[in-house]
Amino acid sequence: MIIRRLDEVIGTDRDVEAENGNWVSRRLLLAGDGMGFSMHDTTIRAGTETYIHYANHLEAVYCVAGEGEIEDLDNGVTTQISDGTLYALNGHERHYLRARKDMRMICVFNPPVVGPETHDENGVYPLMTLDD
Ligand code: 9YT
Repeated sequence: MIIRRLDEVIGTDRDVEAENGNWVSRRLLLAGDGMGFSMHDTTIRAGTETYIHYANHLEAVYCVAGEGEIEDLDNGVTTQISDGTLYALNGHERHYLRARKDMRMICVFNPPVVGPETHDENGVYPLMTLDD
């Protein structure tokens, strides 16, 4: 069994910040943990807008605090997000994520994130394996 606490992750290489400072992602479970998915405790900072396209991953996101919205660019739908909202990108949808207040999100990725991934210029996480 794996037991891990957020305060053990903060300040380590599992604590990853976007280059533009829009979000910080604490990676509680990674590919190397062998679960088949990764799980992150992510804060999207208030006042930010981030373009994202998880071309190589499926992601489910459960908001547990804060307020904002997701604009699904593939389907032309904008959805408000607050504590208790889940969205699951089961179609690799291109989207904008906007936070009005700091949004705390529990994010699950399949395939699992390996560790250092951040968005490239197209909003994509590269597909990495443990051998990379
Ligand atoms: C919700 C979202 O996609 N935020 C960007 C960061 C990412 N989820 C991560 O790596 O935790």
